[in-house]
Formats: sequence, C-alpha cells, structure tokens
Amino acid sequence: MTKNIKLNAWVEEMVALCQPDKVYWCDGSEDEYNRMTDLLVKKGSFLKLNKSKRPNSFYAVSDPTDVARVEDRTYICSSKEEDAGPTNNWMEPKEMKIILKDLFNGSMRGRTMYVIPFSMGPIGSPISQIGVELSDSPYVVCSMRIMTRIGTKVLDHLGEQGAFVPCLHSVGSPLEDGKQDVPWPCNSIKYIVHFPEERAIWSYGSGYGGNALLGKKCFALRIASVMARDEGWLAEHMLILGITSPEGKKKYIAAAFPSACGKTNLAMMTPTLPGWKIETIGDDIAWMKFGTDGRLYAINPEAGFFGVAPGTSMHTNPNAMLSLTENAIFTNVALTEDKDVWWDGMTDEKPLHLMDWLRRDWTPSLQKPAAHPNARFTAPAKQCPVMDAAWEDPAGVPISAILFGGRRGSVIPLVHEAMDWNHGVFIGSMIASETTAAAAGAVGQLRHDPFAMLPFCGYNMADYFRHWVDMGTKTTTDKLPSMFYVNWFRKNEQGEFMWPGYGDNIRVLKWIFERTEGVENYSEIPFGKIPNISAIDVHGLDISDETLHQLFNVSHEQVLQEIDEIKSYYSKFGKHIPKELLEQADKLVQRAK
Ligand code: O2Y
Ligand code: MN
Repeated sequence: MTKNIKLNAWVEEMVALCQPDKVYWCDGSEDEYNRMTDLLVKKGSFLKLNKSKRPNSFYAVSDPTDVARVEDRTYICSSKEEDAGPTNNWMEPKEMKIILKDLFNGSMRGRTMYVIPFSMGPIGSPISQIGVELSDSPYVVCSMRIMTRIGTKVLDHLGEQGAFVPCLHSVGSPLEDGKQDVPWPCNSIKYIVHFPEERAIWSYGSGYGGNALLGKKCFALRIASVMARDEGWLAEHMLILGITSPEGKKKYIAAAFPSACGKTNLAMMTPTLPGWKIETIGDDIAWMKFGTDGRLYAINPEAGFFGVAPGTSMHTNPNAMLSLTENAIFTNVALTEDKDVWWDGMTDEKPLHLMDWLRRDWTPSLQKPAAHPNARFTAPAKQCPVMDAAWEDPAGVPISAILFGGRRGSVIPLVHEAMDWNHGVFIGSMIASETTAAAAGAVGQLRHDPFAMLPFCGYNMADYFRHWVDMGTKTTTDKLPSMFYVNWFRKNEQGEFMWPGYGDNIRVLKWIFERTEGVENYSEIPFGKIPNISAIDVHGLDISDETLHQLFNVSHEQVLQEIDEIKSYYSKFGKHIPKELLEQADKLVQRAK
C-alpha cells in the first residue's frame, strides 16, 4: 500500500477486475529479486546459468508465438481517429475499454498481481516521470527491475499527490480449476493499447519485451510523445552518446535509427581512430527538454539494456558483451552444455552442441540459427564499461547534434548535414529502412519510419512533425543541435556493404563533431552538406577513393525518385502535414534542378 490515494483506488479497481489470488507491492530490493528469480526457476520459466561463467544470470525461452512486439495488435485509442493518424491502429476508447474489460475480467485468477512502481529516468529529475505497472508476470517484475528504477523509493517520491501513468498488464492465462501453469504463459489474443488522453496503458496476452515491459516503448515513447507534445519537450527513439576528441573536448549526440539498425553498437562503440572516446548515456530512448540556457538537455529514461543478442560479439560490440557478464536475463538465445548462453554470431567458432531456443538439440551441421533472430539480453546499464559519468545526471546532458539513420542499400549518402532545423525535421521525416526481425512481420522490405518513430508515436505522425518544427522556434538558432542523416548500410553493385561500420563509424562522427565546431569542410549536394572527401579521416582504413566517392554518390534520378517517394508518403496525412515540410520538399526540388 501507499499514501497515494489515486494509486490505491486504481489498484483496488484493477484487483476487482482481474481477480488475482494475491496482491504484492514490489519494494525493488535485491532480496525481493532473488525470491522472484527463485520462484521463476521453480516454475521452470528460468534456468539459472552456470554461476562460475555467468553469475546471478538466468535463461528463459518464450512461447514460440510470443517473440516480438506485435505492431498489428498495438492501438492508439484517442477520442478522434484523426489524432491517432494513418500510421496507427485506432479504436474508439469506450469501445476498446469494453473489449479490454471483458478480457481482463478474471485474467489474473490463480496468480499474483505485482504492483511495480517505476521511475523512467533518475528519481527526482525534472525530466523523469513515474509509472506503476500491475502485472501477473514475475518475469516482468525481474525485467522491470533491470530496465527501470522500481520500488519503495519510487512510491516515496510519488507521495500522496504525485501523478503516475497507470500501466495494466496481464499475460491473459488465468489458473483456474486446477489448470497447470506453463513456463511462458500468454494468450493467442493480444492487445497493446494506449489511451493518450487518459495517459493510460493496457496490455493483454503477451509476456515479451516491448509488449510487456510497459515502461519502455508503451510509456517512454507512445505515451511520453503525447506528454512531450502537450508540454513542449521531446520523447524520442534515440540513443545518446558522449564523444570526446583527442584534445579532450566533449560533446553529446542523440541518434534515431529504426529498430535493430545497430543503435546499441553505436552507443557503445569502440572507436578505431586513436585518441577518440565514445561513452554511453543510453541505447534506445532519449527524453529532451530545453534548459534555462536555451540548449536541449537529454536523459536516458531507462536503467538497463534490452538488446538484440544475435550478432553481438566481442568483435561487433565488446562493451555490450562485457555488460552481460553477470546479473543478466537472456531470452530466446541458445543454451550450451555447460549452462552458459550462445547465439548466432557470438563467436567465430560455433559450439559443437547446444539446446536451441525451441529446446531442441542443435549442432552446426543443421545450418540453422540456434537463437531466435529477436532473442534479447537484459542487463543493468551500470555494468557497461563505457557508461558516461553523467548518465544519471538529473539535469541531463546538452545535445550538440542529432543524427537520423536507416538501413538503405542505395540512394542515401554515408552522411549528410541538414541546412537548418526545418531541413533537419524534413530529413527526419524521410527516414526509411529495410525491415528486420525486431517486429513481427516480413523482413527486408523498405518501409518509411519517420524519426524511427513509426511504431512508437502516440499521436498523428504529421502533428508530431509539426511539434518538431515548433520546437525549433523555442530557442535561438545557435543553441539548436545540428542535424545529420547517416547511412552505414550502402551496398555496391555486388551487394556488398561499402562502409565497414562499427568502430569505423567514428570517422563519420569525427566529421560531425568538427561541423558542430563550425569547421567548413563540406560541399553541398541537393540532399544537404556532405564532407569534402579529404574531411573523412580514412587513416588506417583500407578503402579506395572510388568506394569513398560511391558512398556519397547520388544520381539526379535517385534524388527525383526520393522526392516523389516522400511527397507520396506525405499525401497520406492530408492537411496535417506542416507547410514548412512541403516547403522543404520544394526547396529540394529546386536544389535538384
Ligand atoms: O521485441 C521486443 O519486444 C523488443 S523491441 C526493442 C527492444 C529494445 C530496443 N528497441 C526495440 C525496438 O524495437 O526498437
Ligand atoms: Mn528501439
């Protein structure tokens, strides 16, 4: 219980609806975490990993039908359909509540309802927000303890009158009439529902990731984007990193990339250029507010990493690997004979025998993946060796540059800089990417993903563009971050990646750093400013001049095609598209002439 009257009343109402056998208020302690993991081990949901290899770490496999965010089951229930916009699923809120109340009615029978008070961001930061998740999943409790700040300290901060976002979650698998539990309970019916005006979240039927850890995508992006619009700040699908030059000058960069485009890798990058240092503030979400000095300050609202495991290795992301050495949870990866974890791409040499994520025997000769492509690690951010000293600073860090990126095999240059803020908003709105396994659905198709927010914007995407345009008027131009579009994924005619990526991306970040210092080492193409070829530091890199030129080459036809693409995309939004963005499209046409 708490002194917060609204919270008590809401919990009481939801208990009456969901009818759990017990209600447990999480205090967030280590002892509680240990009891919860013991319970999960006893239930068969967790397997404790070899403590000499991976201390205090656990292995879970989900139901094979519950492996990723379910975008087609995700709804934004604003009163008016127009306010959800053409990119979101919508239903009238009262109609949706009837469906949900029917589903949640008795959904927790035979289970415990866990009350999880959580803070998104350091407790007490003027940028942070509080939520309370009610869940019947102990897996969610353990994951929320890693991913957010939970427990009594949050309730203490909330006090009697504090506001919170109510987040109701049930796996939708009541245990009545002696029904046996399963290691990963869930329901074939799934609803991930947001009520933006009420600032409430109801999630039913899934126990996985973004569907169930409601602080992350549901609150920190979909609901927070609405709060940010109404209150004049930004809630973004962005990593935040600190970059220090060999001279010791430090800046912070935020970067938006669609799901599974390497945000975690960039956030924790080991630079290949001597003397440069990258430190991590966050790998997925940024909340940004203007400070009294007129600059934009960002916090990472999360406290952990929920990263894609396949492809993560000591080559691709050593700092992520070192973050996972203890106190971690692994979901849908493979299990080694000595009870450690393995996933595709983790080591050059494959283990001789594994149990795959479907609990089947696996040997390399099968020539199929051992882990699910969206298998995840969950680990405390503080374990990352390159966490920035300011990562929990309640004031946030000042942002000098904002990067947009996507997975584009052609057309988009390795890097280009926006001419000004509105042009930056335009290029953010232009992001398109080849799809990956992070969301259920087809892989490898090009989809528009403006600001990497397509699955995460809690209101009409074109109104969200308007909010970005408006944010540019709230301070002086010199205080606004510069904006850039990067593309690490360009391919040559043979279909091979032309840019090495990973630690070599520092070469692009170095140019960006210099541009924020006002170094005039660029030329203009219709898309924007690109580095003079000599301005990309290729020292120690085996890359031909021809490849370097190709990385920036965009034909006239490709520019015209991209303009047609964006104009036809904008037409979906009708009168909601800000005139400033239509002007940017016209300017691009002019520059292309
Ligand atoms: O599959 C999920 O539920 C997780 S998706 C995810 C997790 C961490 C960071 N980003 C994402 C994403 O889809 O953008
Ligand atoms: Mn993400």
